[in-house]
Amino acid sequence: MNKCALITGATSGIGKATAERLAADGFRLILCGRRQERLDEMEEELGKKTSVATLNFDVRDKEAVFKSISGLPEPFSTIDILINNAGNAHGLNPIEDGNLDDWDAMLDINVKGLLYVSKAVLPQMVSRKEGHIINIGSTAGKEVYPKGNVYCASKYAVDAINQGMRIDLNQYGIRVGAVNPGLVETEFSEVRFKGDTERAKAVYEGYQPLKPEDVADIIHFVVTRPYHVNIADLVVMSTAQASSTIVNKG
Ligand code: NDP
Ligand code: 8X3
Repeated sequence: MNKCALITGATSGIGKATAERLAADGFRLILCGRRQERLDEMEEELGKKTSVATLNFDVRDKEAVFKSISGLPEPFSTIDILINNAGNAHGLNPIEDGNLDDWDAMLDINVKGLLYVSKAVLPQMVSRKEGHIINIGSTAGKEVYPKGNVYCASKYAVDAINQGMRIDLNQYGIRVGAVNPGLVETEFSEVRFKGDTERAKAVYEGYQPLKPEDVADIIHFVVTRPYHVNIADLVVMSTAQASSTIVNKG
């Protein structure tokens, strides 16, 4: 049977493009997100190519995470690949002006949500002594930028968790690695700027940012390596980007 991948944050951006890329290659998919309409659309579309299940939960809701994942029906109950992708930035403020709800959201979703989903999936990987976890970090988890403070902290945490998982799960033969993109044009900035589409669009103007499909191709490459090959930590940026703060806008 083809491998089964669970993707969090599959309703948009990198997660959606990854679902499409993996579906084209016959991977069975468990797509997760909160927007039911989008999950339904994707199930219908990608269901023409492969087997698809959808799960609607907020990664912050521990109970919902565990209940949803443990309730998966038979063809989806063995998860070969977990792609921890759900996440966002909320706000872009100097630390002294930071919004407490934004801080909670970023740490609860990007860090604790990733941990809850991993904890729900891990027992079966541990007992099979096989599995692959891909954590979506960021260049923001490698280099702090002005006003990035707490978002960067959340992605530094993902970097640490990625390393910690790889160390602790090594004894079970489970592969763990991170993909850390730079600027990718998705709904990310719309969420960061709370629906201010003009401000969001401006982030990607004057240069060619990464497309979600570029990152999806890389994730597809990562999951299709022979099992003894683990891409442990990969950074990918648009050619126009040199660092978190240096982007060549011509
Ligand atoms: P999008 O906003 O396009 O997608 C975010 C996804 O996360 C959506 O599917 C959303 O689904 C899901 N999500 C958000 N909050 C929750 C939640 N509380 N519970 C469950 N699902 C949630 O952004 P991207 O595709 O850009 O982001 C995906 C990942 O990539 C994030 O971890 C982000 O930090 C990272 N990243 C993004 C970069 C970029 O420049 N765009 C660069 C580097 C990393 P729904 O709303 O339906 O729940
Ligand atoms: C997303 C990339 O530079 O906007 O993680 O933080 S950045």
